[in-house]
Amino acid sequence: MAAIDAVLDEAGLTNEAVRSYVKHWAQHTGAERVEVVNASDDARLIREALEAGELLPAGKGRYYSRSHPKDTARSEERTVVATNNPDDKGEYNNWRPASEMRPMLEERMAGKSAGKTMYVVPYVMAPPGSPLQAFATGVELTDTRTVVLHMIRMARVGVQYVNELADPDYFVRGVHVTGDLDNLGQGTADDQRYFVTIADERTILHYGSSYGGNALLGKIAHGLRQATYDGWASGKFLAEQFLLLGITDKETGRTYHICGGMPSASGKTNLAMILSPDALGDRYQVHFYGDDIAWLWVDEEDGRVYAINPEYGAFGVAKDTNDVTNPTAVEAISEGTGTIFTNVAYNEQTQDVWWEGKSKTPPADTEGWRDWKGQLISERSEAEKDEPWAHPNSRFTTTLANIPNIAPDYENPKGVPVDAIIFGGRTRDREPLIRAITDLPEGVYDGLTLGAEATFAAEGTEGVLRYDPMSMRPFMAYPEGAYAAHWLKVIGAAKEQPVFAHVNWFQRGEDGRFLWPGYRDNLRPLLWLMQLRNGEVTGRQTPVGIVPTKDELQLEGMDDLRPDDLETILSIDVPRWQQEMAHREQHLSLFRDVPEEIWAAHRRVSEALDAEAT
Ligand code: OXD
Ligand code: MN
Repeated sequence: MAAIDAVLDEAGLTNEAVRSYVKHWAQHTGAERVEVVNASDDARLIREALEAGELLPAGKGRYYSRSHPKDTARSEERTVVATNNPDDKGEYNNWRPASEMRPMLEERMAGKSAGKTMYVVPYVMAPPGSPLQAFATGVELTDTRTVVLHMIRMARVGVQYVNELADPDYFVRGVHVTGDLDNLGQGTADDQRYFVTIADERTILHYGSSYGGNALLGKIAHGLRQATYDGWASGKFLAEQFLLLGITDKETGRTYHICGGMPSASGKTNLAMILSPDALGDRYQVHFYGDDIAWLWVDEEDGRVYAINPEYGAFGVAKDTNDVTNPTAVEAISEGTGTIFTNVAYNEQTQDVWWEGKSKTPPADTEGWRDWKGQLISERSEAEKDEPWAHPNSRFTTTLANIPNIAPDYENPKGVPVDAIIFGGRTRDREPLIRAITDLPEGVYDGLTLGAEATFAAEGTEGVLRYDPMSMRPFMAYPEGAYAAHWLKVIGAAKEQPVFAHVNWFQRGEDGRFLWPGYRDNLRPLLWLMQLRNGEVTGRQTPVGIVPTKDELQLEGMDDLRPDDLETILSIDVPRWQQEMAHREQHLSLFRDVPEEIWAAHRRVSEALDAEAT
């Protein structure tokens, strides 16, 4: 204990509540030594990780790591939200009693960091000075150095954030113990892993993984699960898996901010980092704020909805990132950015990295290339030859400041006023390019019925979406009915309501081709939405919202867009929508205490569709 006190003194960590928490867990996990981390330790920790072989150099100022092959993604089955109140059980939060989970995790973690360093990572998930800062402060204890290096990129890290707390005891306590990854039975009936957020005790206990989505406790467990629970319990805010971007119209000088959610594999990061299409670039400048999390609240002074991105970096999926899909990301992970790549392919001779979709075909000369598991490509057997080089969930981790179109005010603690909240899934038919919703309960209803096509046969039935309410299904911390009511309450308190919209870039023709080119052209429907909000266009009212008329969209430079395709993506397929309404009814019925306003919105849309059909 005296040794730990000396380390904490030396680090200037003065918060007594943090100190006793550190001492308790250091003793419990059996860590050999304790080290307090500040962001300024990055260069030294990188050096140490290179020396230890945990990182390999990937060109100047970039690094490469491989995770354990059994540890490459978030595990939703092993993720639990625990509280002391059985009423907190929802459909998606895997609720368990805190009294069961805490001792179970304590037992699993006991002595499991023996021989290791326990890093103490104090952080804040908000731009400093934010009105939500009290909810944003936490301390992650981790026994893995690469997790620390990711945390430094993804959160603001330093002892000052915990020393200065108004209530020294009010911080999220996160404990990450990796465990013996060779022997955790991952994915078997005897799976030892558990990723538990004890939400009403503001404690996060994650055991059995060092993959980012399970181990970066600031980001996913605190930034989403804990924060969404805190937002509800305090009545003050929403924490959502949302992107956040700004569009400045240089002609009028006005700036708009849009946030919104999309289920995985629906292009959220690409949209968050979007640039103007060339033909509109002189007029519109797009700024990036965030690609994965937004916290929203209503400012008491001006009554508007404000948003921040609580993160400090981007933890993006590498697959398919290239100059066409996401040129901004390509620049953000270029040499000199300090980016850490995980589970992409790596060339040990040239220190180059590659992933599927980085270029059309893999490097022709395979010399020196190893796949994400470390196997030489040149030594692959006939059976292995077509396997991907990179893991499909391989990642890049880079700080926001590296993103070339980062908004100049991204660190403004006041956040930005929100003009629109959008939802978008991957849907091959039915969903038009964009439909705007001006009514709050109907907007919230649309978010709750968000989904994307099942991507694997096993996951669902064709034509039935895998519903992912507000893109929060993996992060829901409390019951969905209460969640809907909280949304209505928070956004309903705003004097100026944001407009809602549903977008879909993925409609296909009968021959399977995409009807809309996507990527940078996706800005066009968003511009229309802002014009609608300003009263500059009126669109066409349909049973499911307002869609643009053909001539309202700014289509300059889209000479290849076929008029019949445009017609299709701006029209409503009423019979398909009627089918969808039945699925939605089933989906919403899973949730208890769904507010009557939401059911009323559902009935209104259904009746309007029926009226249109007759
Ligand atoms: C996720 C992520 O898993 O953002 O959703 O990494
Ligand atoms: Mn995410």
